[in-house]
Amino acid sequence: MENVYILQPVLSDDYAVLHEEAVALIESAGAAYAGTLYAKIREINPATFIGEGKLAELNELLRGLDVTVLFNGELSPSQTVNLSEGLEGKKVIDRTTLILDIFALRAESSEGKLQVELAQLRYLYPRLKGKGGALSRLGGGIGTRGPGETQLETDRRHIRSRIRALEEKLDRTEQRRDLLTKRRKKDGVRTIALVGYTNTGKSTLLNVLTGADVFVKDALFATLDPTSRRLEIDGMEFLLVDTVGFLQDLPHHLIDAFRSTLESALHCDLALVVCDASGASETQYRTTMQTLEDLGFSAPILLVMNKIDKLADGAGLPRDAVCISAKTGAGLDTLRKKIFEMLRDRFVEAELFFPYAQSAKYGALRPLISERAIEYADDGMRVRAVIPIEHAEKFRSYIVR
Ligand SMILES: Nc1nc2c(ncn2[C@@H]2O[C@H](COP(=O)(O)OP(=O)(O)OP(=O)(O)O)[C@@H](O)[C@H]2O)c(=O)[nH]1
Ligand SMILES: [Mg+2]
Repeated sequence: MENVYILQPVLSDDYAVLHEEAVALIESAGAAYAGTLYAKIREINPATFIGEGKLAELNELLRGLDVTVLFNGELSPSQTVNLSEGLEGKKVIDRTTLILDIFALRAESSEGKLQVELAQLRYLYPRLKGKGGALSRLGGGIGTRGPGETQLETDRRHIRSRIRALEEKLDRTEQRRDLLTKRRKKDGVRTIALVGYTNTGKSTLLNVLTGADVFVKDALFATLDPTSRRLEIDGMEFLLVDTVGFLQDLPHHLIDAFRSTLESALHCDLALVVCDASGASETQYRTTMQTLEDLGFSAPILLVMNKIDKLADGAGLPRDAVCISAKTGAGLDTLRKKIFEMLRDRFVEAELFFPYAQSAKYGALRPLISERAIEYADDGMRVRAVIPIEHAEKFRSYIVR
């Protein structure tokens, strides 16, 4: 297992949270945390980010050790190379590279893999300029994941054309998905998206609500590919969509790479913003809302505070939130009720009557509604159903009540 030593710049008050996350990121990447050196930054050294004295101190500390150095921030290409040179050639990676590594590890769908590769190449591309021998040190993050080194040694033109090919391929996938989203809209299925900070329990919640078996792990970015499952509440059918988790300082081009997959989830009728009530839920909430805003999101949201089983009491939790434990099941009934209430004004409940002569007509309209009860009378079918508001017009002549 690879050992990773953290070089933590101290620039603002939130460095402790960022540091804690870096340790979790290292473990999520399957590597081992080997220690930390904090570097107070008064002025950023353009060549190496940290000061010369700090770099010398770090070099002394790590002399003879087989470690990779994680700079817990973003480095320019030349800073990466200069730091590596100041550390006797040790591999130096930054936070983005590490996150991309985890993404590469987790991507399962072919689209997810294409998106990760695209993000990796886009990150590397400007970093390859005229770097010659230093190039291999920039390539890849932990282990040999990511675009392999041989691939990186091919020239920039090759990478440029690979980027273009990936973009085109993803465009095509996106068009196909748009079509699916449209069809779903037409079918009147309401979509509910699970969004929020990584590791807050979104996938666990999807599993308990729908009986699915989605991968859950105490790790950052356990989910990469959006997964959707049927969710039934009170006879009404919804589609519940799980999404990639967010993280503060998640680099923008990373979000860009996942924009298309996220967008399909964000075209939802309701978003459940899941926070970990036992963690830094304010940061989680702020980051999530900021990211959603960046993505141009506008659907209604419902705040869900998860993991309340880890709290002694509910003091201090936001009053407008639904408090639950996906683990013990506490609060799930309230959550279902609340979801239903928020989406209810988008439906009408009605009693319909279709004479038997019109049963073919009913057969055609039936997929648009949620049937509650059906009764076969002498003269025709009496149906009690919930109809999405946008389809109500089509049923007008059949509505009895
Ligand atoms: N104690 C407790 N643990 C929970 C609860 N819900 C989820 N967990 C744990 O939290 C960890 C993360 O859960 P996931 O469901 O993978 O979280 P996620 O939000 O999907 O995470 P990403 O996919 O990484 O964004 C797992 O170890 C879960 O078992 C809960 O209500 N209580
Ligand atoms: Mg997940």
